[in-house]
Amino acid sequence: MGWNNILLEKEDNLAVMTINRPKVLNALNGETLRELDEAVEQIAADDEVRVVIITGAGEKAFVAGADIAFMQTLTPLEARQFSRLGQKVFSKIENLPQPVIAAINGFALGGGCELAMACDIRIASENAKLGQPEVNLGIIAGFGGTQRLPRLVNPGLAKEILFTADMYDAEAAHRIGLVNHVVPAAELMNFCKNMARRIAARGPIAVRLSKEAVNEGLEMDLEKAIAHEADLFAVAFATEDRNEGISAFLAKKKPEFKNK
Ligand code: DAK
Repeated sequence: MGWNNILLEKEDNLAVMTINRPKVLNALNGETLRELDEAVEQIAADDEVRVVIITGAGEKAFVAGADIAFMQTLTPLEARQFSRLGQKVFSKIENLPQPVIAAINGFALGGGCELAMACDIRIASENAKLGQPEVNLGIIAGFGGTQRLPRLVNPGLAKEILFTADMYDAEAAHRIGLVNHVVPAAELMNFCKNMARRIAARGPIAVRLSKEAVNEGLEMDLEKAIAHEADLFAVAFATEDRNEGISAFLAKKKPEFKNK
């Protein structure tokens, strides 16, 4: 694909998507969001892809936020368009059928932290720094940060992060549950690919259904969510992979899932 700001590489069943604007710490402008949208659509339609990793180019940043210089040029109408596009793309990432791992290789600030929070799993390198510095600019988080952050960490902490604009190093982010693991920078991609391969080796439909059960269940009350889980459990029972997985276990063999 002829994108200027996004690299998309496929490796077996993994897709690695890199935000590629290292000169501006991979800040998100309108073109990057449009390309991200196309890349996400492409992945959603690609049944070969079982797990996605999102990272930033260079050694310094995952994504340092929305592109501040770009935002400066926007009229109010364009700002609304930019905001809607960002929210749409981040929701698409959150709702991709495949699991998405954020490999946070440096600054994940503002829209960058929001991008990481739209992913299912966050792994940070030791040099990562996360935060929502929008109030420094007199604006608020606009790509879902005020909503996803209090769902990930406790609401009091989320408010502290949003009100103070403080940056959290990887260890602090780990302590509050904002990232799952912290690893040395040189090992970040290997760690993420390793986890991605373990996930890709599981029943792919079962993994997708698990994601759906968690995401949709979080929007429901517990009783409805549990009922929804039962429905998705039944869907898993309608798959060939369920036969394969259970038969392989009983025959003491490794399952060969067909994604069917
Ligand atoms: N946008 C544009 N350029 C950026 C950038 C950004 N977010 N972050 C860094 N850069 C550029 C710098 O301007 C610099 O460019 P040159 O001067 O070399 O041309 C280059 O990247 C390297 O950055 P530094 O020289 O500043 O590097 P340092 O190591 O000294 O500092 C830093 C790194 C990450 C601490 C610093 O660059 C920084 O504070 N960056 C800004 C971080 C930030 O404030 N991010 C939040 C952006 S606001 C909304 C939707 C979305 C949003 C809001 C509303 N609606 C729908 C309403 C989202 C808002 C944001 O994300």
